[in-house]
Amino acid sequence: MQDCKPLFDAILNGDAKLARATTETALAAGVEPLKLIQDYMVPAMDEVGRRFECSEYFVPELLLAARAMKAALELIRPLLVAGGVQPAGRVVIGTVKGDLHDIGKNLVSAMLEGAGFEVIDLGVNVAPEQFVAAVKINEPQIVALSALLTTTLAAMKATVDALKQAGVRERVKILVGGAPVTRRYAEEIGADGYSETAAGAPNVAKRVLA
Ligand code: B12
Repeated sequence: MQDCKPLFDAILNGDAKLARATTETALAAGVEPLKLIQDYMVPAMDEVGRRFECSEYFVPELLLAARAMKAALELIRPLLVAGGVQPAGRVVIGTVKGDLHDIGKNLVSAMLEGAGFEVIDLGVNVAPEQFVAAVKINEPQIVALSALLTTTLAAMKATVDALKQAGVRERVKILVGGAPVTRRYAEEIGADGYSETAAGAPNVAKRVLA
């Protein structure tokens, strides 16, 4: 049984090179990509957050940990992507305006791609009007919004409202997620689906399209 704790430690310590190397070793030893994400990478970021909360870590440590997480995810992402299947649908995804957090969003993108969705990623700090434009141009079935700050939850609502105002709300299903987002908030702002985890996103996406 491969010991993947070094991957957890590498992310926690913000060592991108080691995070890549330990991911490569684990994958070569046959460890499931999803297991690496759920059992080591996400818990490492949770611990980073805990240390930030009690002032053991500061923003530079967060940035290093995020970089290490991304380095590992780069190797895993292609393995999650389903090949040669009919797309399950097209998704436009982004982190809402004012918010620069993208690790959760990137995981959701990877999971959706893995489930056969075509994903158009608008990145971070995406203004409501950019989502509206992307819907008009790309004609997705789903718009997925991520927010990690309580202060940017309002931008999530503003995005839903902007889609309504532009007359494109009824063309798409809206999925929302991110640590401060709750099922109740999702309902309040009129979203169609919510998942607490990235792993749950494909099922919710399929359900809202059914
Ligand atoms: C890494 C990090 C950063 C990095 C981000 C780097 C990056 N490229 O993403 C940097 C250093 C940039 C950063 C900056 C800041 N951060 Co920060 N950050 C974090 C940290 C430690 C981890 C976030 C993370 O990646 N988690 C791991 C991922 C996998 O989890 P996740 O994002 O929640 O996503 C999961 C689910 O929520 C879900 N999901 C996410 N999105 C979506 C979308 C959909 C559609 C669905 C279905 C599901 C879904 O799927 C994911 C996997 O299951 C958190 C603490 C924490 N424990 O979360 C603080 C945290 C989010 N940050 C915080 C703060 C305060 C800030 C700053 C204001 C700090 C500062 N003083 O400058 C700035 C704000 C910058 C900005 N404008 O956005 C606070 C937010 C407090 C609040 N309630 O508002 C937190 C909670 C830390 C804390 N406890 O105080 N941060």
